Amino acid sequence: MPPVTAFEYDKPINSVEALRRSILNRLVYAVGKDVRSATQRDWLFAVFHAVRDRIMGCWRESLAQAEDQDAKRVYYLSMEFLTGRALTNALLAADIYEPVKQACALLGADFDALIDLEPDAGLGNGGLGRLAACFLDSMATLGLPGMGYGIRYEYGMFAQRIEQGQQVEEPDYWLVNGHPWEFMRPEFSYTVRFGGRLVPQDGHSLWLDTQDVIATAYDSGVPGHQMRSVATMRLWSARASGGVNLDAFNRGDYIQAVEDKNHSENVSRVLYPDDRTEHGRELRLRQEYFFVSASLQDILRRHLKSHSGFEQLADKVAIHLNDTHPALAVPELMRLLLDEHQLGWEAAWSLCTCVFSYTNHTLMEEALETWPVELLSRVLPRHMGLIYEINARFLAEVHARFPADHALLRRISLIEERGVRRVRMAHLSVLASHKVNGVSALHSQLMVETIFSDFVQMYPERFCNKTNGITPRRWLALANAPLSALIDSRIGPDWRSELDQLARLRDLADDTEFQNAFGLAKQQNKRRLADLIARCPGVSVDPLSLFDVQVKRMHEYKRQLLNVLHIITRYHRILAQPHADWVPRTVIFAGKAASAYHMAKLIIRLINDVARVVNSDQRIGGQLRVVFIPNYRVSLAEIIIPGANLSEQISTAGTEASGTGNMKFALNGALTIGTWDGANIEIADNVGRDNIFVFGNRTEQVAELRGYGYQPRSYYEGNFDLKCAIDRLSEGAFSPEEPERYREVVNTLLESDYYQLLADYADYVACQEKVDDLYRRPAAWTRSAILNVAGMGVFSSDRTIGEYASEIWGVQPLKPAVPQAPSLLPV
Ligand code: 26Q
Repeated sequence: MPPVTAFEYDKPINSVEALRRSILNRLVYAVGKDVRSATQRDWLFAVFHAVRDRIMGCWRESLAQAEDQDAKRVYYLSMEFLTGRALTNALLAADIYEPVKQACALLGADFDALIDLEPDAGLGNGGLGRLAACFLDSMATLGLPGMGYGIRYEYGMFAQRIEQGQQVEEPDYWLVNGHPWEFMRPEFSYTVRFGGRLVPQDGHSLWLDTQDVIATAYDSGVPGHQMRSVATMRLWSARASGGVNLDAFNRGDYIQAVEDKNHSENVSRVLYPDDRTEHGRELRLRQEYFFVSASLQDILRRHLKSHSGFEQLADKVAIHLNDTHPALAVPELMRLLLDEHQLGWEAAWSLCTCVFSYTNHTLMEEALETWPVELLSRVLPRHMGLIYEINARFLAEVHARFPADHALLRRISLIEERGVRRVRMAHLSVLASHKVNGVSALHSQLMVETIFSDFVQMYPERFCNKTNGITPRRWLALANAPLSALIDSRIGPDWRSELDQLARLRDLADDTEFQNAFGLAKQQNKRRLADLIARCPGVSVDPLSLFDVQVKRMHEYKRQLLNVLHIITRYHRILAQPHADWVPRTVIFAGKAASAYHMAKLIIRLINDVARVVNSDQRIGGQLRVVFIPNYRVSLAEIIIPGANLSEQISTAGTEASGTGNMKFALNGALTIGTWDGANIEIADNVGRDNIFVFGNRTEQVAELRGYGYQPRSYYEGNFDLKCAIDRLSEGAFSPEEPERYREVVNTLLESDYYQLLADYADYVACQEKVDDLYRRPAAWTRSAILNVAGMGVFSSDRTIGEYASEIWGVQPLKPAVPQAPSLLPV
């Protein structure tokens, strides 16, 4: 027998018959069942395995190519990857959706039911985590070598139930039934050390008596469009190291040993909900260090496999920090290079500033991550020491450049000295990175004008913008079959990987036939959404009404409450003139509140209370309905977003870094009502100012009002409708059983109103009237919706990732492999 070659294995075939056999084989050989005993979940797993078989070849080849070409790789470090479901996405990427569906039918398996059984991988909170998932999809589609590194949380984003109008959180144990998409790679396990003490030894530090946790890799493949390549997402899971519990075990304390084991394994137990103002939780710090340390050890191991030292590290490795959550990568790389590989400080630091880059996702002062020095010193003493050293050298440099400016040193320092001393993770990230980017044009501009203005003095060339994007595969091809088919019929299928092609739809905006077909597709999606809503007990909605949708995390700055004020006003107006010519509306909300975020939870309750009162009031004759859909997540977004007519993007100007939901809605033919904030501005530029409803104060006006002493009460006193809405809230009109329930909401609005809802209220309500006017003219509305879709080309995450690759990371697409002759055996 000749020796086996690398890619000699049988290549799967994608005919319906071959798929049918594969699924059946997988049912028997991987799941261990047969057609007589298979449950719906067994079928799901059998299909999963059959599909996974079809991406494996491409995946292994992508990895081998990167190695063979000694390509520069990019490592995207993110605490969150909100990937949602893997199966349908892979079916589409491998172009086997229809054949697999048919194969299932031949086997007597209910395809639609089984794909709906897959739990979402909810390993993220919202925008930031979903962005990371879209980026992996685009890296695979562009054939860029690299991978995503994160944490394999055992519990993802909590599930939300609504009980008597209030949010109740339930653990999301998404791995209960196993996860057939992942591969455990125990050979890639690393020790991550915590605590301990430092012992100086000839100019170096020994870090001793640490508590150790083992990080074990779990890999999932992320298939790119048409399987151009498959990207790797490597998530770390914590395992207790033998050492700690053996000690206790040997002392005879078996139970203590098992408890210690639990303690170490807690590190990858649960995703922290995004409560941006809550900082300083020790377990969160341990999580951040855990995944960063394992990832860096893995990156250096891979580098040393094919290089003899670190001279070429910066030419072969780019490491990206998704926000400051992985910023401990900076002192960790320093530690590895200094303590484990004996490099000198200058060489090590210079490598850091060449390999790292950092994306900022927020300007809100209170949301910027800081860690108490006391905590860091206790959990990571070596790293705290390195941060001090980095800071000392940096401040010396600042002082040399600006000797007269003492206030500058205090402002720019990595250590915040007011009150409890804290490490400013954003400063550390900027200092160590050769590029720092914001996520929309406005955000990037404000970023250099505000939080990083001092750093701009020092390093002006570091700062840049990379406007966010979304993957058109999941957010149009997968989520919106009717519109995708229509677009295919007019401009062909290439938009999936060249989203700019959508611009060709502009010529069809005035074409009546196209408008009608476009309207029909929207109607189909609205019916699907109405069916979903009908499954919530007690709610039915009219699919012909205007679907007005705000779905996103619950946060005061996103101003769901402003939407509620508009609803109350509309309700009052309908009551005053029930027979006027109202445009029937269904206002749809969904979103989770962090479990400790009291005000966000109260707003969820208010939405549900308002919904109950409005929906049960016969006098308004169904002209207005309010719905809160529980447990918002990726798989629900895929149904909700295509069904929207109107997209609510109403954050206070200057607060939403970019938004990406705004892009998903516009791509699916919803019109936006929005403030001049984040990527809304660029959406307006690309779809045309006439095709978006913009209202409210701009960033400068918001700042000006804040500066002059904003008086929310004056708006309340000066606007009859607003006063009415707030008064009704205040009297308990929506909570008659507990009239004081919303006292806090009312007081916040009238006394401080930090996000200036009252200042924007009048313009918002007036803008909503313009929305009604356009909706009364269906052809004009649809024309505008088509122009929205046509203008969304630039918001593909392929564009975004292309810019990161060439302007920040310096990585190039892999050269395609020499095609192998496939063997013709079904697997
Ligand atoms: C921090 C400390 C402790 C616990 C949790 C956190 C935490 C977790 C998640 C803080 C923030 C987040 C998430 C932030 C986020 O999603 N930001 C959004 O990022 C999107 C992608 O760039 C932007 O479009 C949004 O504008 C931005 O709000």
